[in-house]
Amino acid sequence: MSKFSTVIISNRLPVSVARKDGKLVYEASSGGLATAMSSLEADDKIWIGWPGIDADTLSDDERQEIIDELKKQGCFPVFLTAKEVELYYEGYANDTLWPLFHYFQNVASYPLEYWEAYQVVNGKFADAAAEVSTHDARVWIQDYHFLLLPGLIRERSPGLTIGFFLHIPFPSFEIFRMLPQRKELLAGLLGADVIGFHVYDYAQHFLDSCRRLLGIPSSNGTLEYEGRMVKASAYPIGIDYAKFRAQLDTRETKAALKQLDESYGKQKLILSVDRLDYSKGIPERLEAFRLLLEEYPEYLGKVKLLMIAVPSRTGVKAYQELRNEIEMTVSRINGTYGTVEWAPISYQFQNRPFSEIVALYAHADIMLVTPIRDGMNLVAKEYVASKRRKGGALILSEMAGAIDEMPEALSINPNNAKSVVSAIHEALSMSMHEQKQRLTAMQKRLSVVTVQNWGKEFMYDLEVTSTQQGSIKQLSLTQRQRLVTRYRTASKRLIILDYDGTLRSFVKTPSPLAAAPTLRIRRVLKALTDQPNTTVAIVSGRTRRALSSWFVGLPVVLAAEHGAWKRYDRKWHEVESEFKKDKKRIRAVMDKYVSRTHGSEIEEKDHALVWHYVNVEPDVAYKRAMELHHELTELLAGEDVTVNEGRNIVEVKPSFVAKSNVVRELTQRYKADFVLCAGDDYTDEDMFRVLQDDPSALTIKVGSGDTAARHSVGKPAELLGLLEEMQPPSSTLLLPSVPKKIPRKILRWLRK
Ligand code: GDG
Repeated sequence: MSKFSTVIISNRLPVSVARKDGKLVYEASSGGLATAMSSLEADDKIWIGWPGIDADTLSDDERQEIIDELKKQGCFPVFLTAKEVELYYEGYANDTLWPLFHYFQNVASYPLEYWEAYQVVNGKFADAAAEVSTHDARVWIQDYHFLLLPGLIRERSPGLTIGFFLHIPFPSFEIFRMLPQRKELLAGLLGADVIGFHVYDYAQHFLDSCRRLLGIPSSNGTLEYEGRMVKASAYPIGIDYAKFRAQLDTRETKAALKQLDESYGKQKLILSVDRLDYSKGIPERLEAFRLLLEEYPEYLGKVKLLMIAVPSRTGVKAYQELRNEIEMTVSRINGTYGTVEWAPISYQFQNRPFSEIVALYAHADIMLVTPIRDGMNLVAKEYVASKRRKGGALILSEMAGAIDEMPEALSINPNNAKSVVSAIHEALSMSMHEQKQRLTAMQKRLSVVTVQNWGKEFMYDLEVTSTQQGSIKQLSLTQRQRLVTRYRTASKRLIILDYDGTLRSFVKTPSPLAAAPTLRIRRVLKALTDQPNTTVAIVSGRTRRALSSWFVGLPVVLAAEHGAWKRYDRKWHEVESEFKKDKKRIRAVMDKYVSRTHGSEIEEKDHALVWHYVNVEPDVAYKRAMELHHELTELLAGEDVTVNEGRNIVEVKPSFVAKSNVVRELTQRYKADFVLCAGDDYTDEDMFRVLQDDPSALTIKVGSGDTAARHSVGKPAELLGLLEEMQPPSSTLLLPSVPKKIPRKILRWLRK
């Protein structure tokens, strides 16, 4: 199979395969997505999806025929059996995710077999992506059918740049948490580099769920997952504006418009167009229309509602029930308010040709768009785009993503029938001038924020994020070589290193025993300190006790508790602070949180108190950490102490005790012509900032994410590799002359 550098994945392909009279037939469809994809500038693109035919009915030759035929049309099929489609598509996607993500939690069901099929099918798509992608391809996955897919593709091909777009709302955490597989789905999505949503709120809901279910914080819409940056942002989808404008000039649409003028005459037409779906608020719309007829009998015979409901997911029970309900309600209203010559509602349960839909948009006096929830809603945008000479008013639900970009619409709450009635009444009474003014303002926006630009913008961001991935700051080979040369030729060297997350990967428990230095760390430090004119300083938040036991036998400078204690030439010096007096009341507050929060613990240092929550359920930890931070900040307002939230901790310490001050002291004391400083978290950023203007200083962040450091490396092992490389070839990485095991006496001391 040939390989492609741009790969689009969606549930259905833009070409469907069916069997007619025993033969395979191919039918192309042209949705908004296809338009967006065709406008992407890429020499070699491929679109992966299900071709719409039951794989069990195909012979091997037929499969090959489909592969060959679709290849000519830029597509690659994933073959699914009818059973798989039933369980994965109608089941997990449309009977579990769709209702829940649209806040219909009472419709959602969670059978295990749905979930199993969803995993299998996502796996098949991941295999297909791996098969057709070049090693550095850009893959863009569409929608809720594939929440696991970014992660599965990342597992198979880590080098790919992966984008994901969700076309439906991402619900608030309180709803999302109801899913049995919520964590797996988030982890799956986080395989992507960029995750796109229609509106800002959905992106925030997603980030909130990551924080509360996985314990991953975000900053400016970006979070760090498995050493990569993941961006979650809003990319509101648009429409092919030019296509709607051009359609107005076609013979078919002009003819349809003429016919509409004739058949409706002076009668006002209220139009609604949607897939027959419970999220679209169709029963609520009918009730509002009924109320209009009841409250304004003067409209009887003068206003008509034309409702086009396109058949959708007819295999799902909730959709069958909805269809019956709608049909019964329509007959009831027509029976109650209609006459022999006039029926208030015309209802069509069928797909109408595009030319006719555009004519209907162009003719309709009012467009009634009343979803209970809708990711975006394109119909609202299409209506506005199809208006030229005639006026018209758009009534749009507050629950549709589109409302953010269409403030000139009459907005309604679909559950408030009275608000819909007054909006219809307002629309029917609105002057032509105002109608046109509102339409023109929206048209200006729609003609720019098109579906073509949506695709381009997303791909552009994906490109940018991928170049920033691992950071532009990632040390290149030449930079490494230059650094090594500078180190070796320097006359005086100072190496400042944070410990946890920098030299040693994080461990699950805060205990000093678990996080003790590995042999490799000790070897590296030994080799560094063996060099003449070289000072190594470990600057950490750990206690004096932990640091002295860990680095026993190594002539390193130690700064414990962020510099509250410093050891130069084997002698410890303590800062002077009043903090010890404050400890009691701070501890009392923290104690309360420990008793309420299973798994949390307090670490008491001489000049700091730390509440650790690494072993607490992320959601509980998130809430408690916020509460504790708040309570402590109030308690200590106006005092010279700071309350910090760090990686799984809330810490209180005197404000002047900071790593930045240690770095200032070290650089002044040693006056080195080579300074290297490495760290991984926010406390280390203070050190980087101090060194920012010092041309002799090289600052290195370990891990990804925004940083004030000049360079970055991926993980502690990479930093150790660099420190090893810096050693002149003559030096051997010998073990320091201390026992391999920590002596029993020290162990006892540590356990105290
Ligand atoms: C999902 C999200 C989001 C409808 N009837 C006919 C017909 N249509 C076309 C419309 C429109 C499309 O179907 C419906 O799009 P919506 O956006 O309104 O809704 P969903 O299908 O639910 O789409 C939604 C969208 O994805 C894109 O991200 O906006 O929130 O739920 O284009 O014109 N087209 C024709 N005949 C019909 O009878 N030809």
